[in-house]
Amino acid sequence: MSNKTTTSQTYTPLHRCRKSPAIVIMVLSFLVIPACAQITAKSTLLETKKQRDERMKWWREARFGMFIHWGVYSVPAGTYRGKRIPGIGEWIMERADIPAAEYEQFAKQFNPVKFNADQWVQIAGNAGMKYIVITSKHHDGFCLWDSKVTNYDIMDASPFKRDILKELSVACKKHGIGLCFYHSIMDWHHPDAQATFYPNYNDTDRLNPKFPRYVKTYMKPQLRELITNYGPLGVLWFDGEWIKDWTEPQGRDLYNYVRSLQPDIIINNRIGKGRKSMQGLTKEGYFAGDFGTPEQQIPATGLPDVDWETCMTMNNTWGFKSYDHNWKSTEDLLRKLVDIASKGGNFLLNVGPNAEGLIPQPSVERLAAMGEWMAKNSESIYGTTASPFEKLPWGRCTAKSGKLYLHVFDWPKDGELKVSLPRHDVQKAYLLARKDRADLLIDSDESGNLVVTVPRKTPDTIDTVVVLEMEAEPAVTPQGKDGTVVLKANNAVVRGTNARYESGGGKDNIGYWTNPDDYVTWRFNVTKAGTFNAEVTFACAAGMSGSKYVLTVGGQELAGTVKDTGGWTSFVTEKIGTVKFSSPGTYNLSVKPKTMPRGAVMNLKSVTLVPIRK
Ligand code: FHN
Repeated sequence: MSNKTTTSQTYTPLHRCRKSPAIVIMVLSFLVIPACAQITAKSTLLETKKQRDERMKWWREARFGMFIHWGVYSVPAGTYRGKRIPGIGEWIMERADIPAAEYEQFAKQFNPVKFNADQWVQIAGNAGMKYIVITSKHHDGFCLWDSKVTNYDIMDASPFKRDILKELSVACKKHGIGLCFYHSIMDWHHPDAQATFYPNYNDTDRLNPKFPRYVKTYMKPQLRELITNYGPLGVLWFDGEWIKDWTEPQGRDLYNYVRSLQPDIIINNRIGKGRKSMQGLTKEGYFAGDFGTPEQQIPATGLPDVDWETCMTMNNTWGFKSYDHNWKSTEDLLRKLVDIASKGGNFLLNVGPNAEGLIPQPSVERLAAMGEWMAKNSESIYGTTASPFEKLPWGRCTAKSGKLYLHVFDWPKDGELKVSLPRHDVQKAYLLARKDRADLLIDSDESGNLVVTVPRKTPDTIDTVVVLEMEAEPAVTPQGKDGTVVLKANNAVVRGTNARYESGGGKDNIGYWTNPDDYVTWRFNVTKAGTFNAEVTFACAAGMSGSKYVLTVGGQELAGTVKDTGGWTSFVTEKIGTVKFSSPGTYNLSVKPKTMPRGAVMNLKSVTLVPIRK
């Protein structure tokens, strides 16, 4: 089979994690890129954090996608010359040392007449999946689209002669599912790539001096076809980057090339050399790619501000193997989806269709069952962020502004669900799957933790979602130009029953503080780390003083005692101590009474953090 030739040239921005100041990186990359490149690069490189957040938004909110490993390897389906070949099915050419010319015979048998793109897309959509990543070309080099760059594709090398990616792009558009392509950098069929490494196609110590030609005249032109003839695409999902011929600078160059063709495309971290093996997250430093790709595993903890996506098989193989029936249960798969979402990641769950073009029935059944759960509970997955809790004994938690979704795997037999949250923070609790969203009783136990009274019978043994509607979060107060943070009463959020903001008649404070369980919270931003004096402005009428309170911020506690100021509007400012912020960020500050010897705590006007100048 021959490979036809074309040419193109561009460059690559660097990327680390969401917080990193993009502009700086761009300047760096400019330094290393020849003059002519800058013009082209400029259009793609200059991306502010806001622009990046906009580009990543749909993907971050989607949380759940379908991976499709399909190709010629579904013909042997794990067996070669009557022998079962161990390992993942899509590697049979390498595992069984099959010469390329012989492997091409499988392409001649690849005729999936039962392939129905609409059906596949609906199976994904009904499962609650928002995007599909299909193998446009896997390591064996066979192309599932009508490529003008090679004859080793579905149109010229197989009797099927239908453009599979075209039919999928039409179906995805029709059903509103994001179409994404997997593309292998390693190629066991191309003579300028790893074909010449036969029988050890995956020889990671070997180089092919012609590889740069493969990149320039084959891989890039094919990527241009995929991006321009089937797009817009959601994600380009590269793989096979571990070969010795591939380098980080090439990854950066390809990143820019792809984004110059479709600027808002998202690209995984396997375009460069940043991936930390199967753990999949990106190494320290700057590497090309927009998100980490853990494979067959889930990070142990949440990874704030890191974009990542776990890809996983439903049995033990990505590509179809006729005798691999080791299917994960629906419960296992759903709880994995929830576990991943609770850690701020996406779940890319794989199917390996057979050579007829059918997704294996066990996969179809499990996806349909996941869809039933998602039909009632997807609000607790889509658009959520990572759990605010380190660990939960009974399950997981996902979050949205003003809501927490408690995913209960182990239902409390005593009908009491305990959450280490102050009762005051919660407005309302209900079962997500119950249409009427009837209120659940919420109270607090002796240690002030929230207790939600739930039905004794487990509504959903796989995962019952209890929604907590939280009291409103305080707005974030910005740090002043002079570094001072002024937390005013009208910006505070009061948790409790009696205390509330009052204004007029000399009042502009939290007043009516007659319940010592009530407390006040603020949120604020610190852009410059440092040490601050904490000053409290309050008033207290004679004979009402003496209450002790605690100011808590950034894990630090300062104690204060309310003295008599001569009246409820005679405000005084008192420094009660200093607090240190070692890094910029958003902080919560609360003022909680410890004692209230008389009828009220104080009238609290403000808390001011004044930077101590060195
Ligand atoms: O070698 C491939 C494998 O066949 C499969 O495509 C997985 C999916 O992420 N990736 C590689 C192994 O890391």
